[in-house]
Amino acid sequence: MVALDRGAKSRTADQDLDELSGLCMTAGVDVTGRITQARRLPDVATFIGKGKVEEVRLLLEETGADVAVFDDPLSPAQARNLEKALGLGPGGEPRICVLDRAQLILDIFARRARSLEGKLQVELAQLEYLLPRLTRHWSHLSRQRGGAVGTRGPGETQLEVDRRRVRERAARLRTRLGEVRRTRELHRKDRAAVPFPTVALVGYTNAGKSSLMNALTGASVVADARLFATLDPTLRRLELPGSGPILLSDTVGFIHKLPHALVDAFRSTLEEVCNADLLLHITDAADPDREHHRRVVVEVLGEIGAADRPRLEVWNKIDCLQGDERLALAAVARRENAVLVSAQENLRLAELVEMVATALGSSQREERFVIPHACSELIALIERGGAILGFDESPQGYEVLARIDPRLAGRIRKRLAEAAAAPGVTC
Ligand SMILES: Nc1nc2c(ncn2[C@@H]2O[C@H](COP(=O)(O)OP(=O)(O)OP(=O)(O)O)[C@@H](O)[C@H]2O)c(=O)[nH]1
Ligand SMILES: [Mg+2]
Repeated sequence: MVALDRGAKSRTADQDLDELSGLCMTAGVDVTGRITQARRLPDVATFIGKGKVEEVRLLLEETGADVAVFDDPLSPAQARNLEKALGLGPGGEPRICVLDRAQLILDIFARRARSLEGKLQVELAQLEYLLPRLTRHWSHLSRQRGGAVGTRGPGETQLEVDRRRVRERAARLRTRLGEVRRTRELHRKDRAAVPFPTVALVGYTNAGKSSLMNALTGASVVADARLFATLDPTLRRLELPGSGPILLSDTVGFIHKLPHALVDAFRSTLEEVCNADLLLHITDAADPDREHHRRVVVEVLGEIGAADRPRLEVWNKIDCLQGDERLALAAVARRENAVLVSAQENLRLAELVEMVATALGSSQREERFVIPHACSELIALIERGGAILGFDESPQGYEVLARIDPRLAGRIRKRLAEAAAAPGVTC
């Protein structure tokens, strides 16, 4: 693993490499050594200086490693030059696989993707990342092609054929993704028809989002110490005492230097986040890098257009903190309006649920309805989407006082108006 030490006060190269090592582990790559170089800007040709390249080559030789992972994005030329400098085989093929952080993350995503949409998104992101990096040496494509004879267009070089194939595949993937997304959009509209408030869990990867989802709803989403355990969004219903049900959504975690191709690819999956009535920002309170992680999450939320969503700060894993640390953190949490919880030990989850109810409650309103007897099923709708505060019967029908979402109230009024305009028709 190789990283630059840019002399930043807020973050050291070692911290970057610790995280990169977690990514390597998740991707199934054993880490055999780390190298850092103190320089503010990367070398244009080889990212690190010539002497360092030699140091990397020797370390690879010494440890018998065959992969060199760089913590920053490498330009296609840098990757090529590095492969050349780190050693070519007898046929001129690179002996060392040179990867950057983005490729490693893409690889993890590719292995983790389960849903059709997730798989399509990741493959598209990989192709977009690959396109400018296609060179004559891109041998796995040639292998996949299974004999290139007859596949080349007039006057096209092999490289042009490869690029064309990648572009064609990317276009097919985009079409297919469009279809899958339209279906999901329909599901989302169905859900919006019964407008329960939605609450989305967001946070750095490994902060404990899925664990919290499981603890709150009894769901069985995979929670794992490996990074990016969750890729596909999951929705679960959660009953908030006194204010009705909500939909809780869990989705992909964020990370420092998340590849742009992936942010774009996951933008539509992250719609749950952009449309949520409330975001629960989960942070691992016991992580020494906590503040940096929080900043990264806020940045990514800005990139996907969710910066304006109301947010509740939730600091998880307080079971990992000693008495004094916990007290000190509690003081900071009070100042920042954060709630301290432990998903694993079920600590202070009731308080969290109460805070969610209060935060959402500010968007709910008390509404009074007179519901004709013929429309009594609307009462069940009110009950499902909110809390009934008062109930009475009069000759006009049922008189209901409820605390509900204004969107649901609007929908019920519309149904009542339709019924009044067409007597005899039930709601
Ligand atoms: N000690 C402790 N560990 C926790 C707690 N919550 C989660 N964990 C552990 O933290 C690791 C990550 O948990 P997940 O719930 O998978 O985290 P996530 O945020 O969903 O992660 P990604 O899906 O990878 O983004 C797992 O090993 C959990 O067992 C907690 O309150 N205390
Ligand atoms: Mg998860």
